[in-house]
Amino acid sequence: MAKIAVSRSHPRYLSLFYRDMLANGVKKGLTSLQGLTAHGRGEAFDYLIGEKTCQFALSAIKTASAMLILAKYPVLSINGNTSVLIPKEYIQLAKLLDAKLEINLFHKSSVREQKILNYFKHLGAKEVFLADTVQITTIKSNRRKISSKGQAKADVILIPLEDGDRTQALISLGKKVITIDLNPLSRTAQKATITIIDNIVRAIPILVETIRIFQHYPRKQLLEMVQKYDNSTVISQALAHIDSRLNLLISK
Ligand code: PTJ
Repeated sequence: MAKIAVSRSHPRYLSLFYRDMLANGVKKGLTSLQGLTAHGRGEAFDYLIGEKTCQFALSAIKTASAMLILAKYPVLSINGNTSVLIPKEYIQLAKLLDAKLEINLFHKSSVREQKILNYFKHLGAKEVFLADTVQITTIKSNRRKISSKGQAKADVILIPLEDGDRTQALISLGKKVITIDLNPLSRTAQKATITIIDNIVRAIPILVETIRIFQHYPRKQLLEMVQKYDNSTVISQALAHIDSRLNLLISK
C-alpha cells in the first residue's frame, strides 16, 4: 500500500489515516468509489458511538468468537473496503480458524475481484475463493453470486460492512451470519445472527485475540455462550448508548 501522508500529531489522525488508506485502495483498484461514501456513513455512526469499542460490541465479539470456533465450515467474506482496511488481520483470522476466504463484491467488477485476490495472495493468504456458478436466487444484486466451495458450503459466515439482503437470504438457507457494522439500523445489522456494532479496524484485532483465548475453553462453555446470546438486546443497547450520549450532549 502507498505511504499515508497524514501527520500523527493531527487530532483526527486515525480518521484521516483510514480515509487515506481507502483512497489508496481506490487508486489501486481494490476499493470501489462507492466504498468511500459507505465508509463516510460508518464514520458518522462511529462519531455517535464515541469512536471506541463499547460493552455491547465486546459481548457480540465474545459470542462471535465462540460461534466461529464451534463452526464446522466457517467462511470470511471480503469486499473492497475490508480488503484495504484490515487485510493482514483477516488472513490471520482465517488461519487461526482454518476458515475459507471468499471475495463477494456488490459493485460488480472481475478486474477488481482479481486484484483483491492477488493482493490477498501477496499478503500470504493460501486460498481465496471467488463467486462462481452458485446463486442465491432470492437476491437481485451482484451479492447473489457466492462460491460453491465457500459460502454455499458454510455453516457460519462473517459478512462485515454490508447493508443488504444477503444476510437474510443466507439465514433463510440455514446459515449463521456474523456482521460488523457501525450502523445498528442497517438491514444486515438488523437481520444478522450476531451484530458487532463497532469499527472493523478495532473489532477484528479484538476478535483475533478473543479467539486465541477461547480456543482453549471447553466446547460446552462456548455452546452456552452462543445459546445465551440475544442479538436484539445488543442492538437495543447500541441505540440506547447513542441516545444517552446525545442526551448528555444536549443537556450540556
Ligand atoms: O467492494 P464492494 O463492491 O463489495 O462494495 C463495498 C461497499 C461497502 C461499498 C458495499 O458493500 C456497500 O454499498 O455497502 P453498504 O450497503 O453501504 O453498507 C456498508 C455498511 O458498513 C454501512 O452500514 C456502514 O455504516 C458500515 N461501515 C462502513 N465503514 C465501516 C462500517 N462498519 C464498520 N466499520 C467500518 N469501518
